[in-house]
Amino acid sequence: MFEQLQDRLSGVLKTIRGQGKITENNISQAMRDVRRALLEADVNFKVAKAFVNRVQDRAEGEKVFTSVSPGQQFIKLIQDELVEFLGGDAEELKFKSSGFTVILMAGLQGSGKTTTSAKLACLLKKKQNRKPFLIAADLQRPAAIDQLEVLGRQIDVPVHSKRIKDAVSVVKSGLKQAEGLDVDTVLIDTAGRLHVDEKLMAELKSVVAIASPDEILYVADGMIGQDAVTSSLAFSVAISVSGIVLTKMDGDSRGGAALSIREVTQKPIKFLGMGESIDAIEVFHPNRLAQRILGMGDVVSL
Ligand SMILES: Nc1nc2c(ncn2[C@@H]2O[C@H](COP(=O)(O)OP(=O)(O)OP(=O)(O)O)[C@@H](O)[C@H]2O)c(=O)[nH]1
Ligand SMILES: [Mg+2]
Repeated sequence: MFEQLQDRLSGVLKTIRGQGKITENNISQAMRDVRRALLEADVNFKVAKAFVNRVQDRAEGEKVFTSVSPGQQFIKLIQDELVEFLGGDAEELKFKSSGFTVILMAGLQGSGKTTTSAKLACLLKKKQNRKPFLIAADLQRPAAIDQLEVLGRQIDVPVHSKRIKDAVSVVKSGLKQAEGLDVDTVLIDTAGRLHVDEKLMAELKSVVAIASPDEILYVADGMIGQDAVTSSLAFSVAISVSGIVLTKMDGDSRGGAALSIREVTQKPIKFLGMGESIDAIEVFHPNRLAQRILGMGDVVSL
């Protein structure tokens, strides 16, 4: 993912770097190229415009690029804005200091919620020594419970399930069971749904009301395009999402739509799904991704 974007942007940066003087003219030429690169990578057009405007405003604010290498100074500015655009500082999950923390996954069908629930449980267990517990609250798809149970066995994490139709009741009994167990993190897997499905969105709101999660993660398929941007906003408004997980980032899509989700929802991207295996999940670091996208090994130093 991002190869094309990387390719284009590093081309723009190369041109900038070669310039001895940064003038209004070459700023606007460079920003035209950046905008085109973003759009070609499927970044939402409003998001691309906002990004370019911000860089341009800052560049004009600095008026003259006075350092020994003005090109580098301009590149640094683009990089800083890209980090901001991707979310600034990395945002970690927030855990309760006492009692158990509840993390709920929501999103469209097939976005990767069940896989992410298990990946996250595994990551928290291995890397943070937490004691996770899974609740199988997808009662729409018959195989969903089995899928989570198989994953739970694989990572040795208990799974609460009930083969009934009422998700709210499953979540209630799951939370009750968790209280009696030695667990500190409850992860709730919910059914996939469309943001326009009123009945299922109402169910999701009821589940959220019962569980009052500390984190609501919107799990978005990084491979799908602009539709993902629209639905992420709808979910974010409906259930006050606290973070985004972009899955299938190992795929070969252009990636721009996925990146637009953060700007559109103003919610932090917290994790990236990088494959089908249980450990293919990464904590999201805006600065690392910005460097990758700009084709830089290290932070640009002035
Ligand atoms: N390559 C890749 N595949 C993924 C990733 N995350 C999930 N998948 C695959 O995507 C498919 C759907 O994943 P699920 O976790 O079942 O998605 P879901 O959101 O729970 O789906 P529903 O419950 O049907 O809404 C599965 O085949 C997963 O293996 C990822 O990061 N990379
Ligand atoms: Mg699922």
